[in-house]
Amino acid sequence: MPSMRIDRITLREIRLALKEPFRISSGVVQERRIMLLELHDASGATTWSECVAGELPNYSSETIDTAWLAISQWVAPRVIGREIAHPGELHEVLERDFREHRMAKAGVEMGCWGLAATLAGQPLARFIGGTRTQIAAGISLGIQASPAALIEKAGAALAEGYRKVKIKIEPGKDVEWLRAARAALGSDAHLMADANNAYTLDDTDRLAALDELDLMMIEQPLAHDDLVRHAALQRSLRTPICLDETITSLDRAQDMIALKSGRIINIKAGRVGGFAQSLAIHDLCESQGIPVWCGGMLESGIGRAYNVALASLPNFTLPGDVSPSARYWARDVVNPEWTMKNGMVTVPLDVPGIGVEVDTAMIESITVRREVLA
Ligand code: OSB
Ligand code: MG
Repeated sequence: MPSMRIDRITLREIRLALKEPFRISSGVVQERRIMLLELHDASGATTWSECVAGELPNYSSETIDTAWLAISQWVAPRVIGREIAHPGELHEVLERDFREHRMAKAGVEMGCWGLAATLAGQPLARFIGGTRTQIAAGISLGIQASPAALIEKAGAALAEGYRKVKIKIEPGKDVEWLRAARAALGSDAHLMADANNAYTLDDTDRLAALDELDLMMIEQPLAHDDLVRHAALQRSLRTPICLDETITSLDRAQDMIALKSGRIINIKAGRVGGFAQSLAIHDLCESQGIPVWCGGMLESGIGRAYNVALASLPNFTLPGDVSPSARYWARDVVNPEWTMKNGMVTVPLDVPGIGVEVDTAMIESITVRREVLA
C-alpha cells in the first residue's frame, strides 16, 4: 500500500433508535448514541469508522463521552500528521504510556485499516487476510419479558435462517427459560447464553444445571475482569465458557488459554483496541485450537462493515453477532444495507475499502454533535 498521512478526523455523534429495546443483565439501551469518525488522508481519500462505546459504563468503563474526550485529546494527536507505512504499526503507537481507552483507540485505528485498504485498492476483508466470501450470522436476543416471548423471538430467528441464537440471561431468567426454549425449539437449534457478568461462583450449581441443555457455550458468566474464577467455574462445567468482557488484549487471551478460563473467545475489535490486536488474538487462538467468533456492539452499518471484514478471517469458525441492518434499525446509515440470506452475510469483495457507501445526507440529518480534529 502507499503510505498514508491523516490530516483531519471529523467526529460525529448520531442517534439511532433501535426497533426494540435491547436488555442485558447490566443495562438496557433503546436509542443508540453512536460515534462516527471520518478520516481524511492527505491524498484526498476518506474513510468512515465507528467507535463502539455505549452511553453508559455498564459493559466496560468507556462511554461515548469518555471516548470522545480520549480521541480528541490523546488518540488523534498521535495519529494526525504521522507518516503511516502500515496500519499495523499504530497499536504500539497508541499503547505507549497510554492506558486503556481501547474503544477510543480502536475507532481511529480501525479507520486507518479501512483507509489503508481503500488506498491499496483492496476490500478491507482481503487487506487483513480474510478468506471467506460469506459469514454465518447469529442473533443476540436481549432479555425478554417472559419465557414465552423468548421462545417466540428465538423461533422466529431460527425460521429466518440465523445459524445461532444467543440468549441473554441473568439470575432468575436463566435455567427455566433456557429449558423452555430448548424444549420448544428442539435439540438441533444452535443456542447459547450470555450473562454479561451476572453471576458469581456461588451460582456454580445453577450454571452447571445448564449443562443438560447442550448450549454451544455460555458467554462471560462472571465478573468482567476475572480470569481466575472463570477457570474454577470452567472446571465445574461441561459447557464451554466463552469470554467477552475479560479479553481486552492479546495477553488476556494468552492468560485465558494458560489458565483454562474458557474454551472460546468472542472477538470485538473495539474491546481490544482495534484490528491489530484482533488479528493477533485470532492468530494465537488458531494456533492453540481455540475457536473465535465476531461479537457485536449494536453497531451501525459502518461498524458492521468492520465486523464483517474481521469475521472473514479463517479461524472465525462460529457464527458471529452480525445481524443484518433491519434487525436493529428502521433505516441504516449505509447503502446497501446489510442483509442476510440463509443465515449468511455476504462479504463485500467488489469494491475497495469497507465495502458499503455511507449515506452522508442521512448522517448529516441525525448528527447531534460534531468536532473536527486537525
Ligand atoms: O455482550 O455481546 C455483548 C451488545 C452490547 C453490549 C454487549 C453485548 C452486546 C450484544 C449485541 O450482544 C450483539 C449485536 O450487536 O447484535
Ligand atoms: Mg457478550
